[in-house]
Amino acid sequence: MTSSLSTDLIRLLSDQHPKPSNILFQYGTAGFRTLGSTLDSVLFRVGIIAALRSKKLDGKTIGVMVTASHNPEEDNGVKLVDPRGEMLEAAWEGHSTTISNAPTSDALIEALESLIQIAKIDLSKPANVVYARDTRPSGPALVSALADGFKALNVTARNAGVVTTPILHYFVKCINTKGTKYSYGDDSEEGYYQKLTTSYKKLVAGKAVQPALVVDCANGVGALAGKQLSEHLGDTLQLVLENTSITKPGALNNACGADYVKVSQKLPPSLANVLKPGQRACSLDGDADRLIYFYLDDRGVFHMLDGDKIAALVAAFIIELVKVAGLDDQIKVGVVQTAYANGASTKYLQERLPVKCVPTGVKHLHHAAERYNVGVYFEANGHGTVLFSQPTLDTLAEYQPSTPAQSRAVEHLVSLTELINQTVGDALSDMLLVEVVLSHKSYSGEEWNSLYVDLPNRLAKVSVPDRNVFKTEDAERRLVSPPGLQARIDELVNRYQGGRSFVRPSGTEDVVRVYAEAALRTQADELAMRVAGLVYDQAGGDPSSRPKEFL
Ligand code: 16G
Ligand code: MG
Repeated sequence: MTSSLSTDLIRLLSDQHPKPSNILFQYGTAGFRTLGSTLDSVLFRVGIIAALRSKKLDGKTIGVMVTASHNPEEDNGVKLVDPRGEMLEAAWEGHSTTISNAPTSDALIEALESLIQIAKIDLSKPANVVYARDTRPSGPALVSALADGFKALNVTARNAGVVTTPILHYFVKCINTKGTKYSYGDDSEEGYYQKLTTSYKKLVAGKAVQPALVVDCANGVGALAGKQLSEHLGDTLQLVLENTSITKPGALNNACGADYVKVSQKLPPSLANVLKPGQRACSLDGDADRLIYFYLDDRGVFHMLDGDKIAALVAAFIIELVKVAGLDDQIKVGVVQTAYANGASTKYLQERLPVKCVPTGVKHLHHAAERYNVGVYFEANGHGTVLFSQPTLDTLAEYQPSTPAQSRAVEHLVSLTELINQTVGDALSDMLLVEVVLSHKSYSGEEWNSLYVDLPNRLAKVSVPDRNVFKTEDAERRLVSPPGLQARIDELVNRYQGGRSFVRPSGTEDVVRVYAEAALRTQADELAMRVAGLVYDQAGGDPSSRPKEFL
């Protein structure tokens, strides 16, 4: 092992992956994400950054996932996963942005040397990385640029192939806990499916088998994973996999998938002749870390069950088990949401348990959830999971139940800790979780939906010259900049019954997002459009090209 960078090798390889001069890259909420065709240099550099991150953490294995999730097929992206399977530490997001923007190979070497100094990285340490990609057509070329980055720093790299984002996170945690008392599981796809389905089967043992579930795979990697999961489930749960065209050009996330359903609040047209009234269905996103449920009622009307509804369903179930187990003094359950949570869900949950609101993005939710014994976190968009703290896992392992009912409840809680992905939101794991609760409660989609009634809401996005002038506070619920805009939004909101609206810059797209809800559908739509109009004007949009729908 050398204790300095092989600058000749880095320069040689970097020259094959030049940075486009006209693009400024940014490691945002979910890593680098933009048009796949512009990302070659970024992937090469991420290979090097992953190596340095691993060396910094004494050779622990770092994950790299190549995906652009729910975004269009021509986009791609890359993000780093820290050793416990979690999102990259925030300070390194900044380092990654700096390194990705070094204009030349020499500037890159300089930026790397500066990071090595600032972060005090011992280059003689080993570097271990596991990486994977989703099904995007730009994936293979980007992965080969990444591999050149590994070559430049002599990384021991394992290619995990084409898997879902949560499976990659699972691998990272398994590899880093192998052989310890915190061993998380077998670091193979087989190990993942076994872990999920074994705990699922324990949880539904003795319950009536649920009717078949339709799964919209968004024409992405979830189609591959869904097939394997289905085989492992056998006849304990029948999955009807739809939108599984992973090689058809342009199909990925196109008029299907969790984001389409959530934003348009509509049934994917491809399911129109598939879904029967009353039947449960769900949509995954392009990398299978988001999940949205829905059903058609007897009149054929579409009803959506989003991340908030999943949180409400799951939190109530866990609280009940903790109570039956006789552990309610020792295990406290809390929920974490973002400003996008439907106001009706927040009200419902607040009446039952502690609820915290944090800024958008998994890392904020995850960290807040870690502060509870059992932290249930879901974004309205369907990304979320449930975290069990180590002391809670210990409590469950050591507890001596005094009745058969207590003993069954504790066994169920332990099985839930195995079923639920502890690293990140996982659509497949969450889907099985929902199915467990529905089967225990004998709920149909309609009964689940009636826990509370969603307030009508609308999401809009506005393109502005510079989204960075929009700054927020109070978990993104209020704008502090541009000055004066929040007061004008407040003034508008006050005119609508049950009105609520907020504005924030996107962390993944060059737009500003507007959310509005109100007691009536037409009012929610109108409020969203009027706030969007205000944003457009304030941001210096050209009045002559002001979109008509904002008038
Ligand atoms: C990413 C985030 C998601 C967040 C979304 C917001 C992860 C894994 N995913 O998809 O949590 O809701 O970005 O996007 O962190 P926006 O900033 O463009 O609204
Ligand atoms: Mg995703």
